[in-house]
Amino acid sequence: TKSELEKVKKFTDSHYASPNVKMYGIAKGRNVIVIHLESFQQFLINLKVNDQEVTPFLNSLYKSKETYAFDNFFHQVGQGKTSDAENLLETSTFGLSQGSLFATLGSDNTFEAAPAILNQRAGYTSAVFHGNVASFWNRNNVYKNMGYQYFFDASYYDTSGDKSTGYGLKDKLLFKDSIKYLENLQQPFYVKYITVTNHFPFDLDSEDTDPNFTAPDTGSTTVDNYFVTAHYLDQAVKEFFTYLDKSGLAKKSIIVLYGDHYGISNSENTALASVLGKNADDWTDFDNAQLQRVPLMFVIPGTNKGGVFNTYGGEVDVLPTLLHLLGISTKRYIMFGTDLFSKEHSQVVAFRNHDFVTPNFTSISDTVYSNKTGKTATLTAAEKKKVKADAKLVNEELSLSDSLNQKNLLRFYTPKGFTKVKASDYNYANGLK
Ligand code: GP9
Ligand code: MN
Repeated sequence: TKSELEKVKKFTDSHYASPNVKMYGIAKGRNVIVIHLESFQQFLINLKVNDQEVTPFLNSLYKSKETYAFDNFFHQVGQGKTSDAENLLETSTFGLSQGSLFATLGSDNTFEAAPAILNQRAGYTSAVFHGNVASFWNRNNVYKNMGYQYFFDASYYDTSGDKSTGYGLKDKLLFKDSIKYLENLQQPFYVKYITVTNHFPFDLDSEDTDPNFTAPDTGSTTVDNYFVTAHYLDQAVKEFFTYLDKSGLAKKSIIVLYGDHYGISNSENTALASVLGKNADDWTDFDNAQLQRVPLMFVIPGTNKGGVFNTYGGEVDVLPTLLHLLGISTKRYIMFGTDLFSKEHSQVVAFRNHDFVTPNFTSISDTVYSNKTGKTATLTAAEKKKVKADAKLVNEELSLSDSLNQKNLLRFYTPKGFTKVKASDYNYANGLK
C-alpha cells in the first residue's frame, strides 16, 4: 500500500548522502561501460602465484591514476548470485532472502533502474552484451522492465562448438564480436558486459590457456582452475581496453569494473589459504567473511585523481556513486545505497543473510569479531551500542528493501520527471543483427 511505500521512502530519504563536490560530475556526459567480472574476488588483485601475477592487466588498472578503486568493497548477493548483483547495481535495492528477485518478481515489478534513469535524465542509449541465452535468470523480461533498449544475447553471436563454455560465449569472443553492435549505438550509451568464462567449474579449453601461466597446486582442482580462468578473463579485458583506446572510445567513457560474487565457496577456502599465505588450520567464519570482498573500479581516462579508496561499501552503493560521477542527482530516488565518495556514506555493509561488516567489526550470526585481530571482540560499552545500532540498521534496510520489492511498492512512486517504463516498447529480436 501507499503507507508502506511512505515508510520505505522515509528511511531512504533520511539515509541519503549528499555528493562529494570534488567528484560530482567528473564523468559528466561520458559513455558508461560496465564490465561484470564473473566470480571475481578482490584477493586476485595484485596476487602472485609461482612468482607470476594472476591478473596483470587488472592490476595495472588498479594502480592507475585514472582509476578510482575500492579495496573494502563487498558483494551482497544471496541465492540469485549474478542476477542479485545485477539487481543491486541497477536499482540500489537488495535481492531477496530466498531465490532470485529477477526470476520470481522480475517479470511484473516496477523498476526505477539505471537504464531508464540515464535515458530520461541524460539521453543515454542502453544495452547489455551477454553470451548466454536471453532467458537465463529471466533477463529477457527483467531488462525490458528496467528500460534496457537492447539485449545482445547468445543469438547475436556465433556460439557454436569451442566458441563457448558452460554458460556461453567465451569472454574474449564476447568483447570482440560485440564491437559491431557497440559501434552502432547512439552515444552517450550505458552498456553492460556480463562475462561468463570465469564461472564454476572454471573449465577452459587448452587452446585458450596461456602457456606462460602456471596455476597453483592447492590440492583442489576447482581452486587451481579458478586462477586459470581468472587469468583468461584478465586477458579478455585487456584486449577490450586495447580496442577502447584505439577507437578513441576510452577517453569518452567511464568504465566500471566489478566482481559479482565469490568464485570459491566457503567450503573450499581452506584450499585457498596457502595461496594467500594463510594457515588453513585456524581458518574461521571471520576469514570467510573477509573473502567476500570483490573489486570495484571506476576508470575515468584523462583524470588523475584516482587511487585506492579504503571506504567500506557494497554493491548497493554503486548506482548512487555512479550517478553522482555523471553529475546526475539522486535525492529523488528510492535507493538503499549511498555514494561511496560522500562524507555521509554509511560504512555498514549488509550481507543478504543479515551478517555485516564495518571498518572495525565483522558480525557473523551475532558473533562480533574485531577486524584487527580476527578474533571474537571484547567490546566497550560504547562499541556495544554502536554495533547494536549497526545491526538494527542492517535489519531495517533489508526488511524495507524486501517490502519494497515483494509488494511492488515502486508502482506507487513517481520520482520527479520520471516516466514509467513500458516493457512493450522493447523487442530484443530487433537489435542490429
Ligand atoms: C549466466 C551467468 C551466471 O548467464 O550470468 O550466473 P550465476 O550462476 O553466476 O548466477
Ligand atoms: Mn555470477
